[in-house]
Amino acid sequence: MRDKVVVKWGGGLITEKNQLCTVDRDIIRSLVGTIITCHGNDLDVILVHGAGSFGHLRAKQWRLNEGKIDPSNFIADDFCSTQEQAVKLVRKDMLTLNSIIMEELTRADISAAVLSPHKWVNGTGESFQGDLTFFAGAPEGIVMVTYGDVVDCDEPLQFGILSGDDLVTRLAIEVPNVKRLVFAIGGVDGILRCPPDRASEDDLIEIWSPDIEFEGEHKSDIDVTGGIGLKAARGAKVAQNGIEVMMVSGQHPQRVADACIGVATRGTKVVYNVK
Ligand code: IP8
Repeated sequence: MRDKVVVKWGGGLITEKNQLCTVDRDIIRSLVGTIITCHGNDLDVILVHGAGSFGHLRAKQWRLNEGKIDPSNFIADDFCSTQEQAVKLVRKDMLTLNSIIMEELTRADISAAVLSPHKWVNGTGESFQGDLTFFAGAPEGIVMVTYGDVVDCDEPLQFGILSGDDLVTRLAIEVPNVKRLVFAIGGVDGILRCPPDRASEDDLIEIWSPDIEFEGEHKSDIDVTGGIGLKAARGAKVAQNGIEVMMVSGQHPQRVADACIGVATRGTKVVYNVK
């Protein structure tokens, strides 16, 4: 069986985060090229993408990350009048975003299969329930794709938001032969010592472990999941299992490709313990 890499394309990278359901096709096309590089280097790819403006804005408005809550908290808008309708709409929007990615993979002659989490996952966070064996059993050269989604949860929650960061954690650890996990992120070169608007080139943390503090930016007014802090924490857990973890700027496809094939590049290597 060939070695595998698990790659997360951040939602803030592949969409315009503040503009509802707006995709950045040029970035997606350049990232598709990095998958071709992986295949050329005998690596299979498990691709997980984030939600960006196809998920977070409506999920935030309808508080889908909190599960079912008292309907009196909400005012109907032109698109939905209940949380249940918002669940359906966000799932539909995520299918739209995913279909654009699948289309770009197909354009590049890459065979891919998608497993939408709302069809196979119950629960949120890293202990979600779901069968990962389909990812393990994919034939050579077939990209298995999944993404952050609205998933069913047990009562009393009924539904919740599963982040792609939780999916990559479980996939990297539990699917056999995964050598690396790469987070391609938007706007930053990796984990910075201070928020991006104050950071200089020298503020990139090249090797990060959980004992190193940083002031990560998390746009909690937009995001319903955990931002760079969640990626860092999940990454450390994956690294603890002997898997290489890198965070790189997705705006530089060469860095994404290099990180995937194990060539040193600008970004943050996440380790469990530096000692
Ligand atoms: O962008 C969030 O996934 P993430 C999923 O990977 C939704 O954290 C629907 C907001």
